Amino acid sequence: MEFITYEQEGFVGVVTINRPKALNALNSQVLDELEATFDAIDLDTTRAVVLTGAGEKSFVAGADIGEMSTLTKAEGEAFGKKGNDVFRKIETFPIPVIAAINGFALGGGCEISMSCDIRICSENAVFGQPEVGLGITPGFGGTQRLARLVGAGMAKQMIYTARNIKADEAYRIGLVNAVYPLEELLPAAKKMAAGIAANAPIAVRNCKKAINDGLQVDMDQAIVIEEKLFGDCFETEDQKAGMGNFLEKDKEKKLKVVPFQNK
Ligand code: DAK
Repeated sequence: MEFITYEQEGFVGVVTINRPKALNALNSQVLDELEATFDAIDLDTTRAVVLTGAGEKSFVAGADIGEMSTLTKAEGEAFGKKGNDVFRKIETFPIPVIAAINGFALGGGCEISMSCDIRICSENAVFGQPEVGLGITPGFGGTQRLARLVGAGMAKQMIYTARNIKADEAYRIGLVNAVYPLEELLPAAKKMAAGIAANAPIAVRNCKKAINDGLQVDMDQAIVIEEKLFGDCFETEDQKAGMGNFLEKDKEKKLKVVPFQNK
């Protein structure tokens, strides 16, 4: 891998987009390597992933404008599909993915963060969908995910004006859950990931699936999805241990961290 690094810390995987000379912009190679990295994550030993960018200036400054500038219609569609496939892989990845946004998150950078489950950022983070200034529409899901996250009115304002917003505004509109000084961002993301990893892994996976799948359908169907995933938990050892700990008044009231149990 030239542009992606992967580190495993306990049950937490850290994926870093490492192309600082281009502010971690997403070219075809970065997208291919990202896909291969997520495909290689061992889901038996990993319970949460942190996605971040290398350096102190940029998370991802967008899709690679140099590479895109010469694309034909067919090549543009192929590039768009490549990006969308990777972003959907992250969005539907069985375990939670936390975006630790350490600077610019523009265009495809904002979009990849929105395909993650949770976004936290550094004080120097800048978000925006500048595409209409480049003569294109957001093409990696920006028109869809931004509206779902911050509401149609705010999404339309950001996309139509192509105006960037800073970390405090991103926090105010609900695009990120928290803002940290830069040096505290990655430790905070890892701590959150480790906290998730200490919970019952099948239950966490089922929560992600229930939320994601339920948001695509009406409430009557969504509740059925939830019921099914709730029921599944009663086939797990974690459910027995988790409830047993409570009933036995185990002071820790925590699950012992055991390897992932396949159902
Ligand atoms: N692509 C390629 N290179 C980039 C880049 C990008 N998006 N952003 C920055 N770089 C490169 C710069 O060219 C520069 O390279 P050198 O000149 O040193 O070789 C280096 O990174 C440092 O950048 P700057 O010198 O510009 O640094 P500054 O601090 O002055 O400015 C900046 C930082 C982030 C404000 C500025 O670099 C900037 O405005 N960058 C472009 C941001 C942007 O517009 N991003 C959105 C790209 S559009 C599609 C699907 C998706 C998409 C498109 C199509 N389909 C479905 C087909 C997505 C589109 C986008 O993301």
